Amino acid sequence: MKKLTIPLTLLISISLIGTASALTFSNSSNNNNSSSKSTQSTKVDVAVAGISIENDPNLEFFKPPQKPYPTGKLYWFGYKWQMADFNKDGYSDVLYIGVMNPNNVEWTGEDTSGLCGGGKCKGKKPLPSLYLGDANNKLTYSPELLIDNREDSGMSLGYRALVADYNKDDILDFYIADTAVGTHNGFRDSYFLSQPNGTWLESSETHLSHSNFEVFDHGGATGDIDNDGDMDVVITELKWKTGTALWCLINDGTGYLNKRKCGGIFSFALELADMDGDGDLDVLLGAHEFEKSTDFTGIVWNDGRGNFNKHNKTRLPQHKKKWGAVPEVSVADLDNDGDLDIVYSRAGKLYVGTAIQIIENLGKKKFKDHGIFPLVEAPDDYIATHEGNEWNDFIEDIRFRDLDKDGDIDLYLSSSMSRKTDGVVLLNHGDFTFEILHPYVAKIVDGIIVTKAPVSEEQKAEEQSLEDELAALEAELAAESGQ
Ligand SMILES: [Ca+2]
Ligand SMILES: [Ca+2]
Ligand SMILES: [Ca+2]
Ligand SMILES: [Ca+2]
Repeated sequence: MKKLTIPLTLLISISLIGTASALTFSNSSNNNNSSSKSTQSTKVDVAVAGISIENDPNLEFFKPPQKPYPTGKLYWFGYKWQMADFNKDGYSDVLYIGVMNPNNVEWTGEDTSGLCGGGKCKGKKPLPSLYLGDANNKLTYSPELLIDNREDSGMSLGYRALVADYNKDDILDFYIADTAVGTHNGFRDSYFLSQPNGTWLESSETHLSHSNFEVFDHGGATGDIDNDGDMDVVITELKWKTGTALWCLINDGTGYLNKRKCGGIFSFALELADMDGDGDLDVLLGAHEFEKSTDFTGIVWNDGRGNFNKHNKTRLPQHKKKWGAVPEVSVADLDNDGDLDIVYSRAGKLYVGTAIQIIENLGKKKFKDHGIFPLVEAPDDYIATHEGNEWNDFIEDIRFRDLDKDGDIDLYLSSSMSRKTDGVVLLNHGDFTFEILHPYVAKIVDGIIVTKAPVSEEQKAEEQSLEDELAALEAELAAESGQ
């Protein structure tokens, strides 16, 4: 079988998927959003997915800083975040994950397995970083709240933070899918559960059936895949030998997760959503369409018990010629007809340029491709020779909010490594056409989009570096004053 090389960029990117942030709509915990004005009825017949937590309309949304102090020191790259009200004070908080800073970096090969000379990456592994928010969306670094007592604590390459209330105490917890640097054998994941004293304790040893299970997981998502009222975890497996493309970690109702094989098809991007409206969560997958052996983009249907038989699938339209890399996928009802439409993040060969693809759900397992919406495009005659090229870009996370308050859901895109695309907004016209607002003309104030006058490249750079300096200074001051 052909050896798969996993591009570094793809590794960094796929975190957008399994995301989740703040409020649970779960049957058991009802509405735990303290800032909410919501009395909307919760759907009890449909299983809860992580995307309804991360896209909770009642959670105040703003653009989180790209690299708040001290994440720039803690993490080498990959500053992915999840926004949620973790401490339930009514204000949005932000959790960052990232990649360890090895002390033996030596670039060999062509992907993240060779970043430490082909051997093990050494050095201190950082913990996730939780920032508590206040009424002004000011974020305070709160390392005292996260506790990891493992001998080899922290993350190697934290790729996905899957936020949900796993132990059902009405406080959100998080599972971190860890892809690992310096190896393609994966690394054990991390699992932080809320405690009665207000902290989150890394609980792999007590709450995972296989606490040191190493999986080369690239995608991950949370959702109640077996419809029993608790949140489960699904992660991708990129090694053929294990005999499964997906691992399911099934919650026993107390937050204890039992690992089992659950089918699926080889993939990088993964999301859970009920795509056929029958009440169970199906898996949306995106792979690497440039590679013939890994080119499934589409849906594998849930059998109702949390199994995803690879033969029970629906393929979705591909764009393998120019946009064949698929780092992320998510869904939302974009035309207000009651079913979920699909948004894929796409990138070119060697990550030259990035785009999104939007697919309409027509019902009855039929879908219509509304095509590619380019965000960053290289000139036609540009030929890249390496992933580290000047046009390298991709969207890592796709989030949904009604940002212009016109009654339909808009798209908020993020990219932890790119200033060109971090914070791109697509305003929905309701008919599958969109107005694309780039980060330097779009600003979110009190959850509402404000369009700024375009500025010159120089002004942009100046403004950004000033913002960065201020943020670093503030954080340093806060740290010194013992906050
Ligand atoms: Ca909070
Ligand atoms: Ca909890
Ligand atoms: Ca469950
Ligand atoms: Ca379904």
